[in-house]
Amino acid sequence: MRQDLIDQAYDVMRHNDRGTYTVPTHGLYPFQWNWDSALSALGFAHFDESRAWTELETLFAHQWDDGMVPHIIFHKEDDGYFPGADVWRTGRPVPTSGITQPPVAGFAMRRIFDRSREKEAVIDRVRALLPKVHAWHRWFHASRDPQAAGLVAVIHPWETGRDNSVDWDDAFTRVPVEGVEPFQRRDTSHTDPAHRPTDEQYKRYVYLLQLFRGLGWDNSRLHDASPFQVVDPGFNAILIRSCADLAVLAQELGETDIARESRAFADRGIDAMESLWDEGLGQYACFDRIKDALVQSPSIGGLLAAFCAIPAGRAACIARRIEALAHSARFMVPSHDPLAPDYDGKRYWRGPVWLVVNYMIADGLHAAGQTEIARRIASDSLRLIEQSGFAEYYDPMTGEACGGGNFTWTAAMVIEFLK
Ligand code: 9YW
Repeated sequence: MRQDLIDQAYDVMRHNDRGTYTVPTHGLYPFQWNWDSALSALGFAHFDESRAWTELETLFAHQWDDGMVPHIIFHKEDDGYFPGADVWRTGRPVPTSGITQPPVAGFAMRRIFDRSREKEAVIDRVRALLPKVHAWHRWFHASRDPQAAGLVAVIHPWETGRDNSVDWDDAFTRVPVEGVEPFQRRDTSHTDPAHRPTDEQYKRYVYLLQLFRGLGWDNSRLHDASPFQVVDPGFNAILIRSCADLAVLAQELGETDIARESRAFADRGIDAMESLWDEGLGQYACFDRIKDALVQSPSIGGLLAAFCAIPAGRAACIARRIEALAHSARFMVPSHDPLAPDYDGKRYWRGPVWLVVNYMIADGLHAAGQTEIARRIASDSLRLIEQSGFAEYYDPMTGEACGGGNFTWTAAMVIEFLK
């Protein structure tokens, strides 16, 4: 065990701890982000389990009445981030954004509870969280899968957590920029603009936000109204995994109705994932609902599919894809194939390596028996930390730190990889 790295990781997490929630990093992201919190809770659980549950409780305290859990909670005013609460205008008592993020909380809950050394002390807290997480999963199926296909769509790239992935480029051509109110970005004053999305992409992000705001954030209307409806295999794998894990946890706690429904969501999702398999790419791909076609984009979204229980043959194909990627990059796993034309090794989700995604892919491949490649992903992740510290993301060729520094979820993943 590398105690020095674990100690540094704890320091990063403590530094970003705001008592009942953590910020992803000081300055660039001064609020609570949804999937950051759930993944960071895994890190907290290693040194303060109660604090881990608090992180999840705070997140779910801001769940909407319809079940959605927002992607940002603006606990305190801070004009260092755009778009802030004044742009979202969701009308919540504590302001939140109006879209969601990858639902990884169900997975985190089960993992933390499985490892708990104080189950009796936390069981009431777990019991209270369980129906809330389940309500969020139900909300996804009701609001984002109107045709009951078994998979859910995202209606904004920010929902996927992979904001400027090449996966969205084609669908984004159908998102107009006319009528976008003037705005000033803040991200580029905290970090290198060459590592961030472009101004053109920001206009389209804001267009979608304005469209949804104009519909009163009414989730019964947003999916069909959005010119951007994409089924992301990585996002769905996270939802499926969380449903499957919630089913196990609910069963253990005697909540059989939640267990049954969660298991059914997961089973249906696994079956439907097969529709996203792209034989040409040798991996899963996004599906564009408006265009009614798979998106030909070899991104990490299709590899993250391994986080849920896909068939063993598919997991083996993903392992082979990553082995092939290792011929063109030094550090696994690049967020976009370095041999593809739109790869950009420093620009956010268009090439860089992200430890959170590495963690989830490695976890899924390990469970599928692909242990060698899972180990390679874990060791590459730690090499990046040793070389470049706890960054937001890394150039897969040079290992250079990109984006923000002292990153909470990066630190949490280091603790997970090492413990
Ligand atoms: C933004 C906080 C978030 C992550 C996302 C990542 C980035 C925020 O940072 O989005 O304004 O661009 O893309 O996945 O949750 O770490």
